[in-house]
Amino acid sequence: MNIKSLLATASLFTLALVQAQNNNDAGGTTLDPAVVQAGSGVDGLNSLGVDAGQTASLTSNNNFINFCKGKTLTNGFQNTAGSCNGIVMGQIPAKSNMVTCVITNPQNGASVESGQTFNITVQVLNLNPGSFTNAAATYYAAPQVVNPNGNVEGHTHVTVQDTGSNLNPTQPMDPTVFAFFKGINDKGNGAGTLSAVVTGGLPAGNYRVCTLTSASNHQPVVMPVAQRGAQDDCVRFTVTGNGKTVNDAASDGAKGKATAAQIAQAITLGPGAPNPGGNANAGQAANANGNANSTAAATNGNAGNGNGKGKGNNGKGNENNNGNGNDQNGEGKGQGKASRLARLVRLARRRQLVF
Ligand SMILES: [Cu+2]
Repeated sequence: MNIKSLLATASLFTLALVQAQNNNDAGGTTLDPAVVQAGSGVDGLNSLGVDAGQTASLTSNNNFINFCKGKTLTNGFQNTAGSCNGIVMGQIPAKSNMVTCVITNPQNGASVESGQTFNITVQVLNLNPGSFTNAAATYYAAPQVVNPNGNVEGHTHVTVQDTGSNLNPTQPMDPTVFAFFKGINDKGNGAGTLSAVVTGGLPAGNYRVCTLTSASNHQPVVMPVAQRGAQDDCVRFTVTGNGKTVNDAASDGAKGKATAAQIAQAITLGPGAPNPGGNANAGQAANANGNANSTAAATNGNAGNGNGKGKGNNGKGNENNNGNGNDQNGEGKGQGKASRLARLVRLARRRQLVF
């Protein structure tokens, strides 16, 4: 074997190793008997804790691996018509590491001037923020993961809704309608303080702002025990003045609509489709060293569709920084363990480009 073929073999071997690490699906398409959860084989009606009127649990002897057969698979998409997701829930933190958060701005009952930019600020505990996968292509597509410190890897979102004529509506608000929404994809100040800038503010009115704390793939965080404090917070506040301008990141704002269109386009393209829009990562797909393409990306005036998921990236942070108009939910920014440099660049960029 000459040097050339030796090198080729070695790189193939390395590739296989990297793929094995990334895929994390030992056992291929077969359920390993070692992971069968016998607890799913009982419906609970004869078990400790049974109560009158309880619902029988669905049961399975194979972890429901074929549960979604014949149904529309979620497949990483935000399917507006509903779907069935066959991905396991994943790692669940210890009781001592349960996620908790509080909104520190605006304060409950606060008054904010209409049309004025303000921050929504959240203090989180026991979440390792800054982990945010491509939400157009990998929504609910991978399990929740807990980091070496025992905290869920993920991010949060903030969503603002109009409560109507006062702060205490008696009918639930329409979840498809929001005055502002944003996925917060950065690490914040490194001490649990996360912020979203409401650029241009909100129209005058009464509002509720809530967090939606999530694992990396946007699924609500899953906690180890039922009896606990909530992992999310909401406060209600008033926006005063005469401002009537709808925020860009509202469900009927420009970014809100663009994001919904992108989500639909991703479904049309199908699972595993590369980004058709072209982006900073497209020409550097085989990112071998984990150094993000942030520098190139920072100059990319992407029109809003690029999500830069480079193929062949080694899972160490093919940083996706297309400076696009997608900050409304931040979908598709910074996946995996981006390099420190990439994070700094991203932070710097966001300081300038936040809306
Ligand atoms: Cu998310």
